[in-house]
Amino acid sequence: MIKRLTGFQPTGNLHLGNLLGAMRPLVEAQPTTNSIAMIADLHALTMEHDPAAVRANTLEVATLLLAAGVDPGRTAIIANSQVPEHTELHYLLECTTGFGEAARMIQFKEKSAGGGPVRLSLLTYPVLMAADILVHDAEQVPVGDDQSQHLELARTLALRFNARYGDTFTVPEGIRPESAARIMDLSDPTRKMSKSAPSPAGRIGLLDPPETIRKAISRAVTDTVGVVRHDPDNQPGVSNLLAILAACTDEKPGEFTSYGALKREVTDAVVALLEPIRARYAELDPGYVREILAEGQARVRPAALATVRRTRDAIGLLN
Ligand code: AQP
Repeated sequence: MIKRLTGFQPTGNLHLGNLLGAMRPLVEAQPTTNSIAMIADLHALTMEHDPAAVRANTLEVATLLLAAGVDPGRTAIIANSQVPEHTELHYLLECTTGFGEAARMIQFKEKSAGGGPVRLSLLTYPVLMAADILVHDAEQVPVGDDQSQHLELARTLALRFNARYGDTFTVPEGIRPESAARIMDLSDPTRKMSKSAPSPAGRIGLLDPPETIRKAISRAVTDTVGVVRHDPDNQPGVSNLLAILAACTDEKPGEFTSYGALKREVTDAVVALLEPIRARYAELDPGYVREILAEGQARVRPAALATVRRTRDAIGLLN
């Protein structure tokens, strides 16, 4: 079975886009892939952070993955900080990465702009991401547009290492699962729904109660055309609502005579999708979730250690 690694940042505020664009495709691919769901808690340390929040968010993502249907018997759920082979491979890969290669990453340029203090780990984070992928011999990595440059770096590092030191790494491929929907911000439908958007008004949180969801959708930006049709260029708000409806119900939306009617149906569909997830989330005990992370770690470590030993050997270290 194809090895696939799907990553999540533990930055809190997980939203409908994360569910429909990443979690649900992961759940759907479970029977046909050998998947790892990785929470990138090490990446959360690259910016100013609150230690308690990082820990809580890591548990929240793991709990949401379980509540959304990830089966820990099939998919290993791990935090990258709990598998030390990630950090060892990170260092070894850093020794094969040029400073300029890291410094020209768009995300580094964006996040380091503004003159505030910049952590060295922000510069080297794409190399850690390469290690996250390569240490597990992942063949497929679902990536959004903003991560495609980092995936390209992972491929470059793997190819270069293999050419220079001998065949060591599986070269990963970036994919966009067929079932992955791209969900846009409700208040600015030209931007994707995002955890870090300054206003929460544009997103639907996975744990939002029905009343909050209803309010968010009733305030969603539409237009003055007055006709419900899928036309992302001219009617991005209405098109986004139709896309959300189609993704939630797995059906082509019917006809609507008004924006109000569309919004009511979208609300019902989103509530029907999220309510069972919210209920399962409330039932999951944090102690159990920690056990699942420990199990995931134990399951992936032997193969990760084998990759690190192969790399150590190839690059000239004693094993
Ligand atoms: N709006 C979206 N529609 C569809 N898929 C989305 N994803 C994120 N936003 C949407 C997918 O969710 C997965 C996990 O994302 P992440 O935790 O790595 O965060 P991200 O990609 O940086 O996206 P966010 O959630 O919007 O966070 P910020 O605001 O920090 O950029 C990924 O597979 C992503 O494609």
